[in-house]
Amino acid sequence: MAQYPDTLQFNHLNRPLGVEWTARNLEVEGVIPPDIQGAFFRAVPDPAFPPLHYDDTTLSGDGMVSRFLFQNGAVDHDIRYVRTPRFEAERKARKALFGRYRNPFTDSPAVLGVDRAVANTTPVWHAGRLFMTKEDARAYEVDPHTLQTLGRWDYHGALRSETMTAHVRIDPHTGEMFFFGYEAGGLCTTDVSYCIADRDGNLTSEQWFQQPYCSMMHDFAITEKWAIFPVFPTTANLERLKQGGLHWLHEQHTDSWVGIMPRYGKVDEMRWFRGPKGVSAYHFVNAFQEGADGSLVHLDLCLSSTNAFPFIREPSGIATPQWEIQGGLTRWTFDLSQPGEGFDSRLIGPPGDLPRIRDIDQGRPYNQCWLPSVNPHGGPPVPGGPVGTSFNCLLRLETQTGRLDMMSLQPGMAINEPIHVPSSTPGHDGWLVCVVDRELDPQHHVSELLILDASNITAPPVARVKLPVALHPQVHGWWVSAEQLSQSKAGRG
Ligand code: V55
Ligand code: FE
Repeated sequence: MAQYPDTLQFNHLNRPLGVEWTARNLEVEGVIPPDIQGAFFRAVPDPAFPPLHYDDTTLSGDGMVSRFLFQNGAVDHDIRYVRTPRFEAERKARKALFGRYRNPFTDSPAVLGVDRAVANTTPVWHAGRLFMTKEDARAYEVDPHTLQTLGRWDYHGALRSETMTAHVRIDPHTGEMFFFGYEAGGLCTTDVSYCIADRDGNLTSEQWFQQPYCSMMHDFAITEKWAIFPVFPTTANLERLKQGGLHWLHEQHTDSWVGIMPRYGKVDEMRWFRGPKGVSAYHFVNAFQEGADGSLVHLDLCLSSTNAFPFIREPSGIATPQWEIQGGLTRWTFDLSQPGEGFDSRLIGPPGDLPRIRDIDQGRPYNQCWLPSVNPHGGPPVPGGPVGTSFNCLLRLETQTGRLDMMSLQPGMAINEPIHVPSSTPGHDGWLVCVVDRELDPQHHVSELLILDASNITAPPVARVKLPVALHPQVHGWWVSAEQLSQSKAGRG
């Protein structure tokens, strides 16, 4: 296929840009708060070559690392492809060599055995290193200053898991990074690794357990005492892959499950709770525990009645159109002092996804979260992102008081996931930074960066940063303070 498919996955905001660029001293309207010193890293999937398959998705796009660098009110931007072996092989051939999303049986024989990683989902900062992650592979380390790719990350040979999630959880008090990898022992296996890296970045624990079936475990959660693993019935099958088929189909009539174990415990202590059939959630907002022994566990998740991705629903024979998917921000509560597989569920907020909390609230009782959503009165959503329709507003929800605020964009605009930057002023809740896009026509859009007061999102942005080049939709982002950046271990073993 010499051309990009004329599907939503490759058009409108999703049209491939593939431009590596650098700009210094971007035009700023307003004033960048002095608190904002450091780097906003973004992971951007942007396919460098037209795919081998017409039904390919943006999830397979080559990862680009985008960085907004804030120094004393000035803002610079850089964007570079992650030099994965896959990107290098295709660049050399000047064409796509890798086939369908997570199906190596559809690859060109020329790249047999070459790592399929695209490093396109979340930039993760931990213990002085920046990793570009993708859940089907190991992470790639990137130099946070030069954006050079330093290589595949395996904790100096210690990591056994073949995969690492894009959704790690960092305990704000211990500095430990908790993470997992599914299909840890190979394609379509039910092996899941559960790992802890200490605050210095040493892998201190790696255990494996079996999930009930091979599901797409996109995110997980921790509390001070527990680790919580979701299993939703979007499933993989090796025979299907060997026949050149799709990695994932969604099973609307299969149970979901939640596994909970002590976060410093043994995987044999995992307790499985049975959830509703057919539901799906990509992102967990947060989790926390209650009670002297922490036996009441709350998990807040962006729950939907079926898989959110049309390219997974449609081949699964699920006819539900995007606007008929039910769901919303949901709190699942597990009482670990009681026997049984059951748990409570209640709605705590509207639908939305890509939720953000303050880093210091991770795994603790919390009151604030921010999440992009769709305002039905905000005009038709701009086509873009993996779902095919973008978010057009940002919500701020107080989970304890129920207060809800909405910042709605103008019609024709789309919002990417924000990051949160803490404030040094006591009592101030910090800032949100995010990219928004304005579609001019189906072939053109412009992007800008917004800086909002986190506790007052309905006020006009405190600053907007103009960009000379449009940006492709990001998946996730990460804030790295100037102080953290100064402690980079990049290039040091
Ligand atoms: C997601 C994103 C991915 C992926 C699997 O947002 C799930 C969900 C950008 O890649 O591979
Ligand atoms: Fe995600």
